[in-house]
Amino acid sequence: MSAVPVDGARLDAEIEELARISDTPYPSVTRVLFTDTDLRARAWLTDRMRDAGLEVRVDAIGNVIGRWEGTDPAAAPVATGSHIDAIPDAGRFDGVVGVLGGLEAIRALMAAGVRPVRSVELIMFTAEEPTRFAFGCLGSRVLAGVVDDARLGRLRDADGLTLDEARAAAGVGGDVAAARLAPGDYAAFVELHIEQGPLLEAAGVPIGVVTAIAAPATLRVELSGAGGHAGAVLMRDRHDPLVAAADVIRAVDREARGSGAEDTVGTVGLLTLEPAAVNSIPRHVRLDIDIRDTDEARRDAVLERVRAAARDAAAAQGVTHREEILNADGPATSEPAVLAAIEEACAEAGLPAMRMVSRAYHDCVFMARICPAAMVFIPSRDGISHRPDEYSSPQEIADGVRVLAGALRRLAG
Ligand code: HGY
Ligand code: MN
Ligand code: MN
Repeated sequence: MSAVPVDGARLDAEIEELARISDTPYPSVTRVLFTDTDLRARAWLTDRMRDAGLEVRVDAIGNVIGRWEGTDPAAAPVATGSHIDAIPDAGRFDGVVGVLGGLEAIRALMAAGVRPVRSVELIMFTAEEPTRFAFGCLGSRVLAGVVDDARLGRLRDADGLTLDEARAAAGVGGDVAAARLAPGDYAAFVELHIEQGPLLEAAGVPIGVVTAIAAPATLRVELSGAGGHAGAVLMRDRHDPLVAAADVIRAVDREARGSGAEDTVGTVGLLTLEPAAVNSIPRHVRLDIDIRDTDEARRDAVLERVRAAARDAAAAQGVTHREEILNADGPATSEPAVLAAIEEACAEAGLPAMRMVSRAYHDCVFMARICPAAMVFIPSRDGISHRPDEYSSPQEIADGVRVLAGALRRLAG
């Protein structure tokens, strides 16, 4: 088999077009779950899928799924896909390369006259990013059946809206529990994604073959104190939750650096403060803390030390402390047969490849819970992502699509 030709110009134009459906000006992309912008992007994508001849359906959590019927419709399909939602002020390639690149891989196979035995499904997963409900990979978690109704019922956005209210407002109906897939519903899953790190570019290698995905966890810590007048309350009488939070932030950095392995990372990316007035002592502080590691036990050990540090910091300041583990997921391991299909596709396309671990999480973490799965990475310029200057070249993207098409062709028979 030879690699199928890919229409890189059309794909590049589509990526640039989708990038402008955003709540922040190009090249910044902001596209948060079920906002008007997200709905416009979803509608635009659905049109692209239908233009390609895919049968499109939307499940109860809002996953958008395009199906290319195979010669054996009863056989479990092969799936590919990723996400098009974007955290605030991010880039135009994160997730999008896997959705539009997946669409292009299917169009390229169609144009080459390939007739897959297994149907091929392209999935745009709902809310891979945690922005709206502080819970990432919402769509793929539901498909994998790893989140229960009680946890979904507890989700609230910044305005206090529930997931069901947000779904209803977005016109997404149905029973979420019924969206859950059974193991075997898919024969395989392959996700194309930008690396979001510097390794491929540094190695001068165009393709990454992802063997594992690091284990993500999010800890929420809420600290509360009496607050009061910034001028009138003497220092000896203060109980300031923001001072306690400063100790927590230092602890996250210290414990992640001190884990004994460079694979441990810790970040406080979200801090909210009330009443947030220059002349008022903070009353409530909320920190969402992201801790990850390729080794789950080491991640959990760091998580426990951060939790203890937060309790100590609260006690030292005389403020109250509440915590919640928003998610603590295991790592994902790729399936050898899927890795082999990817590597054969690389050889066929004449593209050098290197095996690597993903430090970012992806919907593939949860798809790997219910079917054989793996990922294909392409380089990120300077390793930059989650920034407007995130960039992968049309050539790098087309190379990734060629490999994805070759892998899908093998997996779909
Ligand atoms: O945070 C992540 O790893 C992904 O980009 N949502
Ligand atoms: Mn992301
Ligand atoms: Mn992503």
